[in-house]
Amino acid sequence: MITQEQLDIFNEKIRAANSIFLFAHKNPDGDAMCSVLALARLIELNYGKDVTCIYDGNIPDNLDDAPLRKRLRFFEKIEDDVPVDVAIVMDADYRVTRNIGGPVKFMERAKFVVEIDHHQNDAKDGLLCIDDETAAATAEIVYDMMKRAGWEWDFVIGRLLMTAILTDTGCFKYEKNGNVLRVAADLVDSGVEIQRIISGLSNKPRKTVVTEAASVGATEFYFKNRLAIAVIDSQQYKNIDGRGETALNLLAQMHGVEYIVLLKEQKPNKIGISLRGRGRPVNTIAMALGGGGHEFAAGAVVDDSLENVKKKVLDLFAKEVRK
Ligand SMILES: [Mn+2]
Repeated sequence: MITQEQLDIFNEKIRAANSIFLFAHKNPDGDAMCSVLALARLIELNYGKDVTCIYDGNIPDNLDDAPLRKRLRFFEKIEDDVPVDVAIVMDADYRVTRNIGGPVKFMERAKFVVEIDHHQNDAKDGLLCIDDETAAATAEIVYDMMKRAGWEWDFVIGRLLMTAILTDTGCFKYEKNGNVLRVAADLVDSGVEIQRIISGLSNKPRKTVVTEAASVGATEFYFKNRLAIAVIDSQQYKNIDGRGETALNLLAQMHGVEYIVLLKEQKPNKIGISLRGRGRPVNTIAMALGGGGHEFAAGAVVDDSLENVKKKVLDLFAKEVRK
């Protein structure tokens, strides 16, 4: 929960700033992108300030329908020497500077850095850290800030916050406590339609769905089907939106499967690993691979061959399933 003292500092810094930059982790997902856009609009509505929203990497196609999507600018389109009074980095997860990518240079130049996140992070980068590990999405923290400060908000902000929450909770499957449902209830009462947002989020290119379904078809099962490992190689990787949510969701419907691993060969010797647990924690395995995340949804990126990474993952799970 955000404190009054944190809000006072935020208020004072935003009031005094002429140049405000917002960004999240590289390859932003729904929570990262929509939390940035929602807070940007809140600052504009309530402080009358212009805000620059930037990103690095790719934005998934299924976020095309999100309001204000076009406001996000690729970081290389911004001149290097623009002054930055306040940089707000959101949803950046563990190893903040590595996760941000290009926009990190604006963070390094900023006179003041605000971090807003719901991930566990022991190495804080912000001078003001509004972190809440009990929040299911960064958007939940933005909502708390908005309510506590009594900021004016509108339907567009409501839709952005709901899109972020639906993304990070997997449509309310991964709540951490009841608060995210109370937030959602308030947004619904304000006219936000969950079904409309979900159908927008489900709207993926054919090649993405076909590629992910094929990887599910070739999934290998271990430990009496308790562990499923699906692979997307570097040839297929360009067809997906970076996350592989469709494959992960399909595997999570299989009887007997407790642990799901999706290995994504982003390029040779760079493997993105998505882990999901069905009532089983996977964050310790992610951490053992140098990554992090949440109890039942975590991940890592490992610089090694697909074959070696698969072996590492299997070794770690061999210990885990014996517990
Ligand atoms: Mn998030």
